[in-house]
Amino acid sequence: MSRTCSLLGAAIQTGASQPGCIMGPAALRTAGLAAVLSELDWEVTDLGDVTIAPQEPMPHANPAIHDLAETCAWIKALAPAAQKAAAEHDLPVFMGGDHAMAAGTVSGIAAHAASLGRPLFVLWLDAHPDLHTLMTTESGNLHGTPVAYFTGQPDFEAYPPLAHAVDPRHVCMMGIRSVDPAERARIKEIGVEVHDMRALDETGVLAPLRAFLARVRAANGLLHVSFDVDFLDPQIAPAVGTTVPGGATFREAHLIMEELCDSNLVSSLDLVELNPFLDERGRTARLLCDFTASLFGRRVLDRMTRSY
Ligand code: HAR
Ligand code: MN
Ligand code: MN
Ligand code: MN
Repeated sequence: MSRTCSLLGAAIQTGASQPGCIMGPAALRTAGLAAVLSELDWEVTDLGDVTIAPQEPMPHANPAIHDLAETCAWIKALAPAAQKAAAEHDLPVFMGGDHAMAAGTVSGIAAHAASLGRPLFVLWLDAHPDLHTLMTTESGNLHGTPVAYFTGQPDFEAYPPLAHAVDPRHVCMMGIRSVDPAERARIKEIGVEVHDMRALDETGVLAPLRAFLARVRAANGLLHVSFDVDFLDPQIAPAVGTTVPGGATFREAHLIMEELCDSNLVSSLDLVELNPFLDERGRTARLLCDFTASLFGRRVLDRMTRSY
């Protein structure tokens, strides 16, 4: 019997500094994501896009913040949609959209995990930790805030109330290479596991990934993967607004996805920050489909699955 996955689009771009992520879901569909997963013997349901109504401006004590009302509306719409998708499909995929959407998808998945009585773990693949609160963000770009929100940090009164926080010690970040001072302090304070690019240079991606997966397995946890395009080196993935040099290589990213597939632990996935307006003939959208395919079981050769 084939496993089920769903695709849900969230064309949010107000969390970023420049427009373009609104085209992300359309570009992933154009690149053939549904067909790629069907060919890997998944039963794929495209649930279409979540939408929000036009919003009135919402002022905030931090004047740098822009488009707060839009982000709140996206969280409100996405959290129940993500929870429902997770209840009804083995592996829902959330197609962004900028990373602010993860405030909605991860909080919705956390509610789903709580309903099962299982802990939620999050693998955060990103150049950035996205650990700003509404009071510490200096850019005001709310895609820099989702991890602080869904781990229950203070100063999020303006966002929808969080019913189920993710334990920060259940969050593992890889690829980090751009961290603001307030985020650096928070990483230390809350105990999130961070493997920056220097650490990955030293250890490779497999050792820390396998250690994290062993923790997820031991806790009988659900595992949400949040894949920000800027995790990748901009030389292979130019279609992103916030490029940071020195990112993950083609093989590092595939190896992570292949190992995640073998683990059979992944229960939901975000594909975020794809800005097709900045792409070159669709190459980043296609690349993202290929990484997703590795997570869903594409292999160069059949091989024995590593036993856990
Ligand atoms: N930390 C910076 C800020 O808050 C950059 C945040 C960029 N975030 C993303 N998602 N592109 O990871 O402005
Ligand atoms: Mn499920
Ligand atoms: Mn991000
Ligand atoms: Mn990022």
